[in-house]
Parts: sequence; C-alpha cells; structure tokens
Amino acid sequence: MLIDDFNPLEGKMLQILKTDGTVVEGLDPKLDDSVLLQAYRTMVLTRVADEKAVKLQRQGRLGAYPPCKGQEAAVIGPAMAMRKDDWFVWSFREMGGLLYHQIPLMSQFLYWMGNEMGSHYPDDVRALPSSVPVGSQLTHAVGISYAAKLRGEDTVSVAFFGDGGSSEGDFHEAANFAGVYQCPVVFVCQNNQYAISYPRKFQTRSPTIAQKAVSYGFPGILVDGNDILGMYAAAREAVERARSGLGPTLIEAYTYRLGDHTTSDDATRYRLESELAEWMQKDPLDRFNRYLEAKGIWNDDLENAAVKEAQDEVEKAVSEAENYPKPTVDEVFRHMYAEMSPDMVEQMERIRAETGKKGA
Ligand SMILES: Cc1ncc(C[n+]2csc(CCOP(=O)(O)OP(=O)(O)O)c2C)c(N)n1
Repeated sequence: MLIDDFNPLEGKMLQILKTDGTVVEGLDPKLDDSVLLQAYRTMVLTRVADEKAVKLQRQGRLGAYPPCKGQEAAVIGPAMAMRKDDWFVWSFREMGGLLYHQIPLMSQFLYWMGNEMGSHYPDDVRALPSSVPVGSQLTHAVGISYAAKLRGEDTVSVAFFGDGGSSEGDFHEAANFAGVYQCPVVFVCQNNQYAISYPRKFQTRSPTIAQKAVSYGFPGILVDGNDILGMYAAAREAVERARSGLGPTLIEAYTYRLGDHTTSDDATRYRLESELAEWMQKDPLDRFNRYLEAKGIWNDDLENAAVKEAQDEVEKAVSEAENYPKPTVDEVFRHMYAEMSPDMVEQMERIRAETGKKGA
C-alpha cells in the first residue's frame, strides 16, 4: 500500500513520474494507453481554456477568475480515480478535474461570467457548485459521504481545498467528523504554496499538511502534485479505501500556482521570479508529455493537433456561454431560499424599479 509506504511523519513524499518523464521502478500504475491519452488531452484542454479565461477577463468578457495553470495534475489525477457517481466537491481552482468528471467547459465559463446557471450540471454528473468561502465545502463533502454511508451506497466524495483552507475551522471539523464516523471521503489539499500572498509556512507549524490526518485517526499521504501518475495512484488507493468502508484519507498535493491568485492579483509583488522559474521546470504537462513520447504514443504532430482541437473546443464553449440567455433580476433572488423572506422581496422590487427590468 502506497499509503503505508509513504508516511508523511517519516518525511516521505510519493513521486512516480519524475521531472525528466521517467517513472520510478515498481510504482507505475500501468494505465491503459487510452486512459493516459485522455488524461493528457484533458490537461491540454485545461491549459488552453485557463489561458483563454484570463484573456476574456482582461477583455471584460468574464468576471474575476482564479487560474489553475500548474495545478492540472493535482486535480485530474484524483478525477481519474473517481467513478462518475462519486461526488466531486471543489473550491474554485479545479477546472481540469471538472472536465475529466464530465462537467462541460461551457458551464464553467458561464459560471465565471457571473451566471449561476453555470452551476447547473448534467443530471448524471455528481458535483457541487464552486465554494468560494474558503474551506466551507469540506463539511458539505463529509455530510454527503456520511449520507451515502447511512443509505448503504458505495459512493465516495472527493473534496478539494487549498493550503489556506487547512487553516479554517471547517477543515478541522470536517476531518474530525469524517474520522469519527469513518466517512467515505477523500480530502485533497492542493498545497500550491500560497493563500493569495500568504506563504504556506505561515499556515501551520507542522512540516506537512498530510500528517494532520494522523491526529484525526486516518492516514495522510504527501504526493508530488505535479506528477499525474502519483496523484492518480494515491487517489485510487484512497478512493478504494473509502469505498470499502475503511474511511477517509487526506492527500496533500505538493504543487505550485504558476499564475496569479485571481485576475485581481499580481503575484510578482510577493513572489520571487527565481521561485517561479524553478517551478516552471516542474510543469506537469511537460513531464507527462515526455513520458508519453518515450512510450511511443505521442509526438509533435499529435501535440499540435491536440492543441488545435482544444482551441476549437474552447472557442465553441465561449461562444455558447456568451450566447446563453442572461439571468433576470428575479433569478438573483429566487434561488437563494425555497421561500423568499420579506426583506428579499422588498430588495427585488426595489431593484426592479431602479433598473426598470422585470424578471421572468
Ligand atoms: C472564509 C473566507 N475567508 C477569506 C476569503 C478570501 N480568500 C479567497 S481565496 C483565499 C486564499 C485561499 O488560499 P488556499 O486555500 O490556499 O487556496 P488557493 O487560492 O491557493 O487555491 C482567501 C483568503 C474567502 N473567500 N473565504
């Protein structure tokens, strides 16, 4: 078991795919070529869509956006280990995993364009909407997983959060409850080294976030978050443990946000260029690309075709999102509670009067 072999309390970190694209002997999860290629294509699509989202924001066509460049492996790896009926519970930097879990790109653009209909996912996909309040999604993930357990279902919740999220009370409440009730949940902490401008070293005195799991009575594992094979293998084990009734696992993905925190941020004000340059060398896409080329299943022609295909898919999704009917004034209020409170009715009427717009 990787979870036993890579004990964070002993300072161990799982890495399977090295930066030079070779794999550590004996640890290759030996995925089918078709699965490897699907994962890589999803990474390429994510990279292209992410860069496009930043440009759209600069053009005023999309609201504030949190880039995920550099963190694709940390999220797509766990998504590969999930079943479609498992719950994908995310914060706001998980575009690649959502795509792999079959949340349409159009929905994601629509959401960041400020339209709540972007959170209406296909009926057969299980995912929560984005949780911008840091850490709040973790208690939801645990609640869902506990409900599944009580109902005798074998679905697992996989919950993503950041190193900053690990400082929130919600994280500790969620982890404690999950440990006590052996909930089928996997916590994936994307330790991208910063919470906006706040460095990881100020989040906690413990050497790793993974080791915090131990105090809640379940295992934690530290994984190279830029290694898609390592993230997949650790998550597969964690998902299987959860599904078979063995309870939660905490995976810490040791990664780096290559972009700004959001399009409202300027990371050059608090990060050294040398640090960024160092992490660029560990880019999860480059590493995986080298691995696939060495296997003989990828080359420059396929790469160019994949990028072109991703660009076309992104343009199509942007156009669909931009042509989606705009929300009415009423919709902003209507979906908050099952029944509107009197003050909400009053606010809605005031805004209707001020804007001259009536909702449908
Ligand atoms: C409860 C709460 N406090 C503060 C914020 C403002 N805020 C938004 S993102 C963020 C940092 C989150 O850092 P981390 O959890 O490491 O995730 P990352 O952004 O690095 O992916 C903060 C403080 C918020 N959204 N919610």
